[in-house]
Amino acid sequence: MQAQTAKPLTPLFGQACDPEQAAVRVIPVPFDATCSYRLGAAAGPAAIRRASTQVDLFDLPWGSPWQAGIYMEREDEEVQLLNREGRALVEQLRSNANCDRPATLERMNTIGVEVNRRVAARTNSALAAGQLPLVLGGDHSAPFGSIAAVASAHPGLGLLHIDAHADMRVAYEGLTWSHASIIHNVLSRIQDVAVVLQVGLRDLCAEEWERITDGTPRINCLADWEWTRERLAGSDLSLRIDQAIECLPQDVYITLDVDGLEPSLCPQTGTPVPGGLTWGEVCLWLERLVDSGRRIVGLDLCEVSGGSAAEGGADSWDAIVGARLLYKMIGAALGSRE
Ligand SMILES: [Mn+2]
Repeated sequence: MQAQTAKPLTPLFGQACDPEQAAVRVIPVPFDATCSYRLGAAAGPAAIRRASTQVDLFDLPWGSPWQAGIYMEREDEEVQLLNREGRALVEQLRSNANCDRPATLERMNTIGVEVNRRVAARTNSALAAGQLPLVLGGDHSAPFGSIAAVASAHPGLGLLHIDAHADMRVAYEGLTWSHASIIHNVLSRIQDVAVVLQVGLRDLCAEEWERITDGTPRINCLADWEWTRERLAGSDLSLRIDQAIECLPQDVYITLDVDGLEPSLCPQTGTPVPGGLTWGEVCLWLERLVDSGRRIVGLDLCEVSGGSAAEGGADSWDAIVGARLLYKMIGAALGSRE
C-alpha cells in the first residue's frame, strides 16, 4: 500500500517555486517549549504561512523579492514531537515539586541539543545549495543551530540582535537551551561569531547589563532608552544607525525577536515589553544595514505568536505583521547580496 501523501501546504506568499532553484530557504521551527511566559510561538510559522498570502508582492524599497524564489520547507515532525514533550516537562518543572528535577532538566537539555542539530542540518543543506537560510521560530532558542552553521561557513560573522531582552541568562530556569539564553550560548559556544550588536533592549537583569558594558568589543548595544532619547530629541536616526553598525563586519546574520518591536506590533508574543522599535524604525535598520554594503548571510525571525486562530480561522495581527516583516527581511537580505 502506498503511503498517504501529505496534504499540500499553501506556498509562502502564495507563490509556488522550485525548492532547488529558490534563492531563499525558509526553515520553520515549531518549538516554544522553553518559553517562560506565554506559549504560542510554535504555531508562528504556520500562522505566518497563512497570513503571507495577503502580503502585496511589490515592496518599497525592495521591489519584488518573491521573484528570486522563496521556498518554505515543511515543519520537521520530530521537532513537533520534541516540542510537545518539552512543554509537558517544563510544566512539570514549574508545577510539580515532586518531579525528578535533575533528570527532567537533563532530558530538556537533550531535547535542545536535538533541535539545534536538526536546525543546523537544514541550514547546512540550504548553504550547500547556495541558498540563503532563514529560520522562522519558534521561541528564541530555535535559531541557535542555524547561527552556528552560518558562522562556520562565514567565520568572523557579525550578529545583529534585535530584541527587548539581552538573552544572556545562563541556563534560565535551569534550561541550558532557554530562549532567554541564546546570546549567552552564542558568545560562549560559537567562536566564529566575532561581534554582536544588540538593539531594542529594555528588559534585562543587572548581570546582563554589566556584561554588555564591561568594555569587551565583542558585545555592542544600542539600548531602547538611548534610542528613544535620540528619537525624542529629534536626532538623525539614520546617522545613529550608521554609527552603531560600524562595529559589524562585512557578513552579518540578523536574529530578530519580534518583541524588540513595539508590543502593538506583536500583542500576543511570549514576553511583550512596552517601548521598542516602531515599524518604520525596524525598516530603517534594514535599509541602513544594506546601504552600508554589508552582506546578510543568514537570518531568523522568532517569537511571532500563532495566536489563538485555529486553522481556517482569521489570521492574527501578530501573524500579519510577522508575514510582512518576513518579506521585508527577505527583501533586505536579497538586496544585500546583489
Ligand atoms: Mn529573545
